[in-house]
Amino acid sequence: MLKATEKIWRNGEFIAWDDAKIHVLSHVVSYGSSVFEGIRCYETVSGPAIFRLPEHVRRLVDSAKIYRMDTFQFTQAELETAILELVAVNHLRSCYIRPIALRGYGAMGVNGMKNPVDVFLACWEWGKYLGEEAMAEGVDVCVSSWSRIAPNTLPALSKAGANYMNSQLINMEAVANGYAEGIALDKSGYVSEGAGENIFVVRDGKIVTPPLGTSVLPGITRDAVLTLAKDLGIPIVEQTIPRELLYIADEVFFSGTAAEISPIRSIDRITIGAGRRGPITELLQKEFFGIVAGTIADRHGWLSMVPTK
Ligand code: PPE
Repeated sequence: MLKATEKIWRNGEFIAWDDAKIHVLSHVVSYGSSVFEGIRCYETVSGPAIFRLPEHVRRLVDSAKIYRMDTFQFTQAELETAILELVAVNHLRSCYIRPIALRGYGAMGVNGMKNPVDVFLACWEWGKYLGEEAMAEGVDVCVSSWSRIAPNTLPALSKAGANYMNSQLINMEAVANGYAEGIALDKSGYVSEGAGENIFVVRDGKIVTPPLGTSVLPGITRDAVLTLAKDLGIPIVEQTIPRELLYIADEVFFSGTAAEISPIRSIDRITIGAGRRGPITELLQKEFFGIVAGTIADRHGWLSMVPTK
């Protein structure tokens, strides 16, 4: 269960965790009108540091813009500062941070343009998303019977709360059938992404990941994997992936803020490669976890240090 911290930030001020409430008739409750982020703060050798903070805040602002949330009243810089303070005031060394912008209480009806946009920032301690063991062993997943949101229905480049109704269908079905996670295909039947993760396929030493046009979230960890693979001299491309390429891959792995870099060992009960974490996945994990631990140089400037007393 969620372990409460002291403070949550609401529209510019810190309030007690228990006071961060909204009215049941807030626009978001009926109509799903929220955009949000998921960010990790890591305990590095030189103190807590937030991974790719500007990129996450930028995506939040983008997500809001797509939904005409132009009453969004905080600047990128204000939000970055507030997020750093949030971690500091809650005295956390490592945590998961959840910024949320939502259409609040006021008018009723589908069009929420007259409702206020309320912004909340919360954080809590969150361990491994798909389990501790999964990081080395890999997880068993399936291809979902649900398709990913189609491009002209819900825009995938916006990390909107409503997108996660689709993710819930994908994940609940997978878990009900004994899998750790589900992979969704896009509306054309090509591989899109997991319910809460981007996906990568390795074959013959080359990495492929679905392009942004296949209803994927523009993952910030996905971008980190693209960058790290290039650094390590591993060929990597964004290309449409037919479902069956998953089955004949040497390695498949997920990326995400919560999932970090998680290997997949089987899909639809078909063993992937050797049935455990592959060497390229391991290499990328080592690089990623080294950077966020501060033991490998932060050569891309991905860490924002949390001011601690
Ligand atoms: N696709 C989806 C659908 C997704 O939800 C995430 C993050 C990603 C890809 C990876 O994006 P990024 O975190 O920027 O690398 N999912 C978040 C929500 C997890 C949750 O259960 O809540 C996350 O990982 O924080």
